[in-house]
Amino acid sequence: MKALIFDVDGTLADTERDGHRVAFNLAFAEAGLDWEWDEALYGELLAVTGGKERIRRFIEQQKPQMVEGLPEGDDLGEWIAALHAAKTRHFVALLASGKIPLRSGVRRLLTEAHDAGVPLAIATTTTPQNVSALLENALFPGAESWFEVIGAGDIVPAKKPAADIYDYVLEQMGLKPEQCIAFEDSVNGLRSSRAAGLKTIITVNGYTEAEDFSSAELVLDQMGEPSDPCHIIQGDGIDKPCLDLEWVRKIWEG
Ligand code: XBP
Ligand code: MG
Repeated sequence: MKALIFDVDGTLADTERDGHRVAFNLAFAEAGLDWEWDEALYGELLAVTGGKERIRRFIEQQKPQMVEGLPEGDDLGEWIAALHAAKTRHFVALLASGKIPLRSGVRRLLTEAHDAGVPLAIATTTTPQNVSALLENALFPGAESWFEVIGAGDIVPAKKPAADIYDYVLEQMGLKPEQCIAFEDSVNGLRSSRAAGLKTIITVNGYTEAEDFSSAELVLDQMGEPSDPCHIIQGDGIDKPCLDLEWVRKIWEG
C-alpha cells in the first residue's frame, strides 16, 4: 500500500451544510441577489460537483424572473467565476474562524499514516485555496507538507464523478491504482475513485447517507475514535473500535 488518497469535502471535514452552503449565500447577498440556498435545495444541488458548475445549474433551473438581467454566453461564465471567487473568500474566512473542524478520527488516521511513512495525497473537486485553508486551520499550520500531491478543482478538465482527479494524483505520484486506497463520502466521489480503479472506503454524512455505495470496500458512519467508535454500514470489520492503518491495510489487501 503506497498511498492513502483523501477526498476533502464531507470526508476530511463536514464542510457542505454549514460551510460551503453558507459561503454561497453570503456571496449571493453581497452581490445583491435574492438567492438563498436552504439545506434541502443545497442537498439537491450537491448532485453537481464544482461550485461554478453548481451556480450554473441553479441558474438553468430558475424561472426567468429569478435570473433576468444576468449576462449571456461567455460573459455569464465570467460573471459566475467572479461570484464564485467571492464565495471562496467567504468560505476561507469561515475556515479561518475555526468554525469547521476535522471529522472524527481524521487527525488520528492522518497522523498514524504520516508517522508510519505512508504517503498521503488529496483528490478533491473543491478549489485549492479551500484545501489550504482547511489544512492550515483544522489540521495544523503547515499541514500541507504532509501531502505529497494535492489534486484540486480546475486542475483537471472533468470533475468528479469523472476519474480525472484521481488519475491526475496517481500520475503525479507515479503510482498505480492498485497500490493505493481512496477515502470518500459521496456517490460522485465513489464513482470517480472506482473509475480510476481504486479500492475505496466511505464515511457517510447527512447529505450522502442514503446514496448507493455498493461498489465501496467499506462504508462507515465515521472513522471514529476509541472513545467515539465507528459503526459499519457495509463491508467487513475487524475487532477495532475505529478505522486505523491496520484496518485500512486489511481492506487494501482484501
Ligand atoms: C465537493 C464539491 C465542491 C464543494 C464546493 O468536493 O463538489 O464543489 O462542494 O467547493 P469534494 P467549490 O467532495 O470532491 O472535496 O465551490 O470550491 O467547488
Ligand atoms: Mg466529498
